[in-house]
This record gives sequence, structure tokens and C-alpha cells, in this order.
Amino acid sequence: MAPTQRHRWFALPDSRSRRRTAGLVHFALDTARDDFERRHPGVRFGPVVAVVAAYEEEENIGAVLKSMPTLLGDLEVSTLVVVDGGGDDTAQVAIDAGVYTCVLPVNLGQGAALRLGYELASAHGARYVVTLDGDGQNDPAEMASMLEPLLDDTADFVIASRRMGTDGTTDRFRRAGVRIYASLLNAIIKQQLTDSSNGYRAFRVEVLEDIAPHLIQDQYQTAEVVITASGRGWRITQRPTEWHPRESGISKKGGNLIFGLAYARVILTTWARVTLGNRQRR
Ligand SMILES: Nc1nc2c(ncn2[C@@H]2O[C@H](COP(=O)(O)OP(=O)(O)OP(=O)(O)O)[C@@H](O)[C@H]2O)c(=O)[nH]1
Ligand SMILES: [Mg+2]
Repeated sequence: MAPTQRHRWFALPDSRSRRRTAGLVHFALDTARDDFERRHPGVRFGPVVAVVAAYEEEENIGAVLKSMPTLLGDLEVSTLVVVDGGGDDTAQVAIDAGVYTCVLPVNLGQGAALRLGYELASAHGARYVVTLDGDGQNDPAEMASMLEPLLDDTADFVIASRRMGTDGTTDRFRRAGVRIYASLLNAIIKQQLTDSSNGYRAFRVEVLEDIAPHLIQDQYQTAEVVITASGRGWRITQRPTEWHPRESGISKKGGNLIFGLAYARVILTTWARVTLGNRQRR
């Protein structure tokens, strides 16, 4: 039977620029997947995969990769750097460090780069995935502590907390933002997280496989991941860690006001999406 026109009253006209952008994003992702397969044919990762999304971090990422563990207990750790486009030598630094490297031809944003990392980790044998920044703010030596709740089976998803540990930031607005957004997020998802915007996280791979189809944020992705995982019933816990000042360069997330507004928008829109999705499923 031909589809009725009734439900098309409120549909927006199809936009060529939206189609073009979607097509280019697909093209960039496919190019990066091909690049990865060519660089690492038939790879099988260790059970722990550390995923680092890096955009123009040539000055910082070498030190991060040097301190990456290769074994935690009897679990082998593989490091995967997803180079998020950019015009510097981040990719070469990662390749020279001997880690798995996947290079996006253009900058798609941290959220998109991480989603590609989750996909590759899951496809090539990861059981646990740890994400951390390439700018030196997270300490790879704390990875064992991050994984502990997963290995003890007391949680499915672990978030680092600079508030329970040490916060080396000198920016008091950022420090206040961490508290304000954690409170807002806790109020809506009924958790007691102290640092929900921390990018240092450890997951069972099943959590990522479950939430990945629901993730759309390209930049301010930490809140989206927490709200989605919580809404889908995964157990979340936190671990004290140390937050170091950026090794060099500046945050690419914009000034504090822009960062703050964009982050609040992500919290509210993701919450609306997850709540609506859950209602429709019931
Ligand atoms: N900002 C930004 N970061 C990206 C992007 N793609 C990958 N990243 C990486 O994501 C990590 C976090 O980015 P930062 O700009 O340091 O943002 P942040 O750590 O959340 O915030 P700061 O506290 O300001 O450093 C770094 O390792 C970046 O290299 C991108 O498009 N934009
Ligand atoms: Mg940073």
C-alpha cells in the first residue's frame, strides 16, 4: 500500500547541505577504517584497549603514550590512537610510538573520533575499553585502579573523579563548572557522580556496544555517554584520580562561557532524548 501523506505535514524540507555533510562524514569514517585495516591488517587487540582521541596534540601525546601500560595484572593492554584530522604531526608521533593508529582525514570532533575508537576496539577483540585524553591531563598509571570495579564485577562503567582525587586545574571557573554540571546531571539521572565531565573512563565493551547507536554528540560527549548508559540501566561508579594541567597548548573546546552553554545543552537534550526513548519502549 502506498504510504499516506498524513504524517508528512510537519516534516522539514530535505536539505542538500545536511545530506552533503552526512555523506562527507561517512566518507571520512570509511577512509579512516580503510586506513586502519591497511596499517594493521588482521589485528587482534589485547583484552584492555586504551582509546585516545587526539586532535593536534603533537606536543603532548608522545609523553602520554610513553607512560601507557602494556600489561595490567595478566591482561594485555593495547593502545589505539584515533587521530582526529588536524594539520600537525600527531599521527606520526603515534606511529613512531608503536601504538595502533587510525587517522581521520578531517576533524570530526572528539565524540565522533571516540565512537570510531569504540567500534574498532569492539571489532578487534576488546573486553574492556579505557578512554583518556591525549593532552596529558589524565595519568595512564591510574588505569589499574580505573579497571578494578569492572574486574570485581561491581560496575560496568567507571568514571574518574578529580574531585575525589586531586584537581590540578588553575581555572576556578572550570572547577566550578565541574561541580555545577555534576549536580545538574545527578539531579536528572539520580546518581551521585562527582565529576561526570571527566573523559577518563573505563567500560565493559558491552556497554559501548549497547549505547553507541544512541550517541550523536561530536564534541561535548561525556554527559551524553553518562546519561545514555544510566538510562539503559548500566552500573556506574567512580574512582579518585589526579587531574593534571594540560602539558601544552590550549583547550580546543572554546572559552568557558561557550563550553558551559554547549555542555548544558548536551545534558538537557540527551536527557530529553533518553527519557522519551525509554517511554516509547515501555
Ligand atoms: N577539543 C577537541 N578535542 C578533540 C577533538 N578531537 C579529538 N580531541 C581530543 O579530545 C581530548 C580532549 O580535548 P580538550 O580540548 O583537551 O578538552 P577537555 O580535556 O575536555 O577540556 P580542557 O579541560 O579544556 O582541556 C584531547 O585528547 C583532544 O586531542 C576535537 O575536535 N576537539
Ligand atoms: Mg583536555
